Amino acid sequence: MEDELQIAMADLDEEKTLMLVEERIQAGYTSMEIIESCRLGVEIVGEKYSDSHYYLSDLIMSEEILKGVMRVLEPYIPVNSSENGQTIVMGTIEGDIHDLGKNIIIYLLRSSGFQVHDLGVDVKPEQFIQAVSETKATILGISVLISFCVGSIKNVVDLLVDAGLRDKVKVVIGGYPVNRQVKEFTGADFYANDVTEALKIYREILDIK
Ligand code: B12
Repeated sequence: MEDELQIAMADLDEEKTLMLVEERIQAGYTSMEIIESCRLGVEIVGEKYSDSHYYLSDLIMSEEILKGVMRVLEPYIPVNSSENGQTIVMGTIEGDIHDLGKNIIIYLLRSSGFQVHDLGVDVKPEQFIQAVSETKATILGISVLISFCVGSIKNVVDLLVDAGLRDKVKVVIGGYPVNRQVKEFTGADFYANDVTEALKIYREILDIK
């Protein structure tokens, strides 16, 4: 089925995208459903960039539109004010500066009562280890959008083993190039490519603990 919002996003039609987001909020769509349509739309932007139909300026435009969508959605995301006692360290891996997906996940996790330490982007493996050790986090979330940066996630997991922290923390990875093979290669525990899957994993980890 054609998704008008996904198409407006892929066409970089800011006005139409924001209008459709408003319409869907009024129609009772959840924030997660709206985010997912937009994410699929920017995936098409990425494909058009790969095919040289779009330029870097178009990637930047998709970033601007997505930020606008999040500004509209934020007031509608339910906030759970009670903390659930779980600390998460999150960051985008070394060499990669993409952070829109990470920031969305962090926003939703904070809204669900998790305490999140955001290390930002281009985070070195050693910084992840230091943060896990200092915060005593039970979950480590790593975002990756650039395929060749995947190897650094394996370095993080190896360093966790060396530091004696591997059995104290669940490693969750997410982002465009992530799949089962990447999870296995890096030694992570879970992976997610969209917001619904990501939140399902975090709740599953909560139930295990
Ligand atoms: C917007 C964008 C940019 C923006 C980023 C803005 C920002 N602040 O993040 C800008 C313009 C800066 C940019 C720059 C570049 N980009 Co870019 N970019 C994109 C684009 C179009 C969308 C990414 C995005 O924001 N998606 C929307 C969010 C909501 O989705 P998401 O990130 O996937 O996150 C969701 C899930 O994956 C998951 N998730 C994400 N992280 C995590 C973490 C955890 C723990 C969990 C559980 C879940 C999770 O949940 C999120 C919510 O649903 C993608 C295309 C694509 N297919 O992804 C290319 C893309 C990622 N970029 C690409 C490239 C090549 C670049 C540049 C190298 C371009 C250049 N020549 O300079 C630079 C990168 C520089 C660097 N060193 O990092 C390529 C990467 C190719 C590859 N396979 O390696 C892509 C795939 C485009 C393409 N098809 O060629 N980019």
